[in-house]
Order: sequence, then C-alpha cells, then structure tokens
Amino acid sequence: MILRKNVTSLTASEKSAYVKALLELKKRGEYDKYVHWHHHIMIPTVLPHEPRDANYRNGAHRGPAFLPWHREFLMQLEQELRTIDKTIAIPYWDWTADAANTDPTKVPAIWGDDFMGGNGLASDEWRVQTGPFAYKNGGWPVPSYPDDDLPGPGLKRQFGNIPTIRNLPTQADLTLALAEIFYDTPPYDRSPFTVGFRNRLEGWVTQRGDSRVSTGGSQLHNRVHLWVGGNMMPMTSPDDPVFFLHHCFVDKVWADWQAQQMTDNPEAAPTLRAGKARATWPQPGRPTQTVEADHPGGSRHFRFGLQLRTTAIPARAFAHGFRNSGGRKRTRTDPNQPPTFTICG
Ligand SMILES: [Cu+2]
Repeated sequence: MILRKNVTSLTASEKSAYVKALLELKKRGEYDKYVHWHHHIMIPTVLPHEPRDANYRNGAHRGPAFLPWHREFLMQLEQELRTIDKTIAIPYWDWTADAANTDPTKVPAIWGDDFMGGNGLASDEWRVQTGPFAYKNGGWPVPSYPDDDLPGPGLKRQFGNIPTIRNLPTQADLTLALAEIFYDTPPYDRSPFTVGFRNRLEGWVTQRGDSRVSTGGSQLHNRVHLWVGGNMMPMTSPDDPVFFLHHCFVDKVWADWQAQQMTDNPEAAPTLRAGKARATWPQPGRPTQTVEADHPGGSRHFRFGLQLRTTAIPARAFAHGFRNSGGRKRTRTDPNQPPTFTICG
C-alpha cells in the first residue's frame, strides 16, 4: 500500500528520503524526462470543428484529460522513485491550509532548507537560494528558458509576485469545486462558464464565470502555479520539484471528490473492479481507485482520443526541437497580467 502523506506530517527522515531519491533520479539523468513529457503533451487535442490550438485544449490540460493524465504522471514518477527507495510516496501540499497562514512564503513544512527550499532572490534572477534544489548547491541543474522570461539557468521562484495572485487558493474556493456534480460538461474547454469539477479544479472558473468565487484572478490549480512563479510558470513546470507536491494535492482532491460521488451520486460514480486496482488514495473501507477502473471503456467524456494510459517517452526523442514544441509562441503585452498559455494548466 502506498500511503501519500501531507507534507506537514512527514518526519525528518521521510523528508530526507524523498529529497535524496529526487536528487538521485536527477543525477541518473532520469528526472528530466518528466519535464520533457509534460512539455511534449502540450499539443492541440481537439475535435474537428475546434481550433487546432494547444491553448484551446491540449493532451493534459484545458480538458477532461487534465486529472487522469496527471494522476498517471504522478504514479510513474512515484514508481520510479520507489526503485531507488521503496519507502517513498509522493507527499501532498495542501495549499488551502497555507492560504490562511500569515506568511505562506515561509512555511517550513514545505519551504524549509531540509525540503523544497525557499523563495527566489530578486537580485539573483529569482534563483532559489536555500535547500537541496538551490542552483548554488549544484545538485539540481535546470536549463534557462529565455522565451519564458527565465534567461539564466537554475531553479527560480517568485512567490506571490503577480498582483492578482497575492494569496494561495482558499478553502472556500476549493469547496466550490468539490460541490460540482459533473466531472466535465460540453464543450469540455477552459471557458470560465464551462460547468464541471475538472474545469473548476484546474482553475478556469473565475469570478467572471461565477460570482461566488471569493478571490480574483486564476483559481485553484492554476493559481498555485502562478503564485509560486519562476519555473512553475512555463510548460516545463515539473522542473520545480514542488510541482509534484502541488499535483499530489490536486490528485487527492479528485480522489476525495470521487469518494464523495460514490456516496452522493452512486448512479454516476465509477464502477470499481477490484482486480485492476492500483494504490493511489487509500479510502478506509473502500477499494482503492485506479485510473483504468475509474473510466472503464472510456465514457463520453473521454472520447476525444485523449490518451488516458500514457507511455513514458525516451528522453532522446526530445534531443531536437524540444523548446516551443507545444504551441504558439507567447507574446506578453501587459506584465501585470499572468500569461495564459505558459502555466502548466
Ligand atoms: Cu499543474
């Protein structure tokens, strides 16, 4: 059984084991394929009448595949980390708890020197200065992305720097997502008016689409990418290891929603086939849930030709033409407006 814990309940040795396994994977040259893979999936994944635009919908974002794709993505990294240390499970970062904190930029459970390290430094191109992933410590090489306003190498963060995204997503706004009844609804896009759990949790339902939303700007998943800033902004966001802690919470929220659906809406809830179960989120008294079992045969929502089961792509496939393979080149006109394409979502 793989049990994923809240970062706040990790012991010092669990933290150090997780960091050590990540550094080892990086050293072996095996971590960066996750970065490339997340970037490579940003290709238009659309119906014939829709714009062939990765900004409209791509293989892992802005549509129904968002949650299952990232669930599989996490499981693959987790399995690989477990070949290094079989005690590893990806921990999750509950950012709603930190939204209520007076200074979410300094919570040691997540940003401590023994774990993810802290904020970037303005005078050093926003490079992270502390912790195992700091550029100056040499164990976590990250390339430069001049087209994404990240001109020099090294891991960068810029906490709460965007004027509309000063705070992390609140519990109240997450509750709105958990109250959704449908997973996704037509036209399965990223409009603020598209109803459904996926679109809410991904973060596209803003105050424009729902006046009950309590904070301005991008929401939930997208908001966290924008709040962390730096390398969490472009399509290569898994460069920052906090990506997986963030998405681990997104995955947990989905699992919580699925469990709630089994109680509230059993007709629409997935049929679980025990034989195929893979451990993701243990539910006391319930079979564990799996990507395959959740969507047997592909429901209507999953008939886009979106790949549910994905195969790791060898890193060498990206030796050429890696950058900007995903879609239109971004042009930013107003520096106060968050870019719409370069966030992972
Ligand atoms: Cu993301």
